[in-house]
Formats: sequence, C-alpha cells, structure tokens
Amino acid sequence: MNLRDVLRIPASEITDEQVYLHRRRLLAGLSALPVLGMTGCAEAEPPAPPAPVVSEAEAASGFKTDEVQTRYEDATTYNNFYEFGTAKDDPSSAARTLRTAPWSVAVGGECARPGTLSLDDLLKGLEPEERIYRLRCVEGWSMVIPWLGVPLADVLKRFEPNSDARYVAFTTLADREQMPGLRYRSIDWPYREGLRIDEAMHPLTLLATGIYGRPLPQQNGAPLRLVVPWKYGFKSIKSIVAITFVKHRPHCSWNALQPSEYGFFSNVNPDVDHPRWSQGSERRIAGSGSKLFAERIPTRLFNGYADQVGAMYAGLNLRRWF
Ligand SMILES: Nc1nc2c(c(=O)[nH]1)N[C@H]1C(S)=C(S)[C@@H](COP(=O)(O)O)O[C@H]1N2
Ligand SMILES: [Mo]
Repeated sequence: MNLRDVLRIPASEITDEQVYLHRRRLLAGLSALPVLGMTGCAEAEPPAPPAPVVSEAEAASGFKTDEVQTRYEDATTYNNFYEFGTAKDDPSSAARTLRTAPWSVAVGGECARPGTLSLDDLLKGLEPEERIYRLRCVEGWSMVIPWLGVPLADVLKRFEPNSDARYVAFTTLADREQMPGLRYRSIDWPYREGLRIDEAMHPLTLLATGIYGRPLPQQNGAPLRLVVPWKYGFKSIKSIVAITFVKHRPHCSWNALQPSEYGFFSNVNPDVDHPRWSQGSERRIAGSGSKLFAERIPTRLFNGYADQVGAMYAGLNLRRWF
C-alpha cells in the first residue's frame, strides 16, 4: 500500500456546497442548545495534509549532523524514563532490572496483517542504519546522539495498514515488578504516545535498537524505542511493547496529563513557548560541557528539520496545533 492511498480522502466524504450549507444551518441550530455546544469536539481533529511531500533523497539531508556529539556517559546517565523514577540519574541505576530479552511487540489495529512478533521477527531482514540526530527535550535541554535503528516506515509497511490507519499509537511496557516508578501515579501508566500516519511513515522517524554503535542501554529505552527528532523528546517513547494503527488521535501520556502545556503534535518550535518557560533556546549537552551549565543555543523550528518535515504542516496554525 502506498502512503498516498492511506492519506487520500474517499470521494464519499466530499461535501458539496448544498450539503455544507445545510449542515451549517443544522449546526447553528444545535449550538444554540446549551448542552450540545461544539467546543472541544470541533477542535479534536486537526486537518491532515493532502499527500506525503518529501522524497527519500530530500529527507536524507537530515540523517546526519556534524555538530559536537553528546558524550556516551552523559546520554546514558542524564535520562527521562519515569517508569524508573523522575530524577535524571534514576533510570541509569534503576533500569538495570529491566529484562529486555525475550521481548515481543504486538502490532495491530487498522491493518491486514496484525500479529505479536519477537523483536527478531519484527526487524528481520532490516539492516540497522546510523542516524545522528538532535534530541530536544521540552524541558529546555538538548543532545546530539548517534542512533542505530531502522526507519519505522519499513516496519509498519509489513503489517499493511488500511485507509482507516490515520494515526499510529505506541505503548511502553508497564510492569510493576521491573519498574519501580509505576508506584507513583505521575503518569496514567502505561506510557503512551502517538503520531499521525504521515509522521510515522516519514523517513526521519526511526525505531532505534542502538546508540553509539552499541545496543541500547535499558535507561535509553531498550530494546526498542522511537526517535522522532523534530518533536519534543517525550514523543520518542521507550521500551515499546505495542504498536497500533488507529483511526482517531490516540491517547498520549503528556498531552493527557496537561493538555494546555503538551500538545499532540509537540513539534519543536522556538516561537511557541511552554506556558511556564521559554522555548526560544536550549542548553546543549555535548562534548565536555557540564550537564547543568551547558552552552545555551537558539532553538530552531522543527528542531532544525524544517526542510525535511515542514511540508507536512503546511497551512497548519502551529500556535493552535502545538
Ligand atoms: N516510556 C517512556 N518513554 C520516554 C520517557 C518516559 O518517561 N517513559 N521520557 C521521554 C522524554 S521526556 C525524553 S526527553 C526522552 C529522553 O530520552 P533519553 O533518556 O534516551 O535521552 O525519552 C522520552 N521517552
Ligand atoms: Mo523530555
């Protein structure tokens, strides 16, 4: 199946002007009723783009960066993985209890070939590629990390998503025995995230199995995590056990926790501040710079990947759909 087909709106959904006007009159009448106001519902589904817009070659310009890389010891000791505690140095010690093998992933929902596969079967025949990406956390720090992984699209295509697969939902393992952080209801466990189908199929979107040429350490989301470099780090969900094709925008943990602060899209954007802090700059944790007092650099639209991903959001009001 090709992505164009996935995204194309069926002819049956095209509304001619008469139908449109009739509906408008109907809705105008309804909204006068106190209980049936349209607030909320009308906001729930942002417009999707007409078709995919980036070629593999165009996207490839974002696969590597020459920027100074974060040291391995910093990328593996300064982590966010709330299943193992909320302090930055919690996961590197507490996640040692995470058993990453055997591991299986349940793939299902709107697709022709659902199934639960071992990690080996899920990735069979796919060669891990190196991608050197910027990672920008919504908290205002960033890293440059060499990942090993496969394009998410290459994995998703095997399950033959159908035309109702408009979004992809991801779920992290939630096992109280292995994950001490689950005692705290900081998040409505399991940790969940989601992407629009075109974002999931974008060549920059990676399913990572390694980091710095080695297998992923537990604290970085072993054995399988998402990496979406143009979005705030919390979209890059760790230790994935389920991938589901869905018709409607899925539950996303941070968005559900505080929708006014964490949007569904969560595209990195220096012009849309977090309600409690500026997103205009970031502390770049790279090279020998100290973790706490790393150099502050300007944040870039879509984390510097605007050339590769900007067209997916053409015409979208990024302030409203943050
Ligand atoms: N399951 C799960 N995935 C998660 C998180 C988490 O707490 N739980 N934290 C997110 C956040 S906020 C960030 S910034 C990145 C951090 O990835 P890193 O620790 O590998 O740098 O992971 C994201 N993925
Ligand atoms: Mo983050």
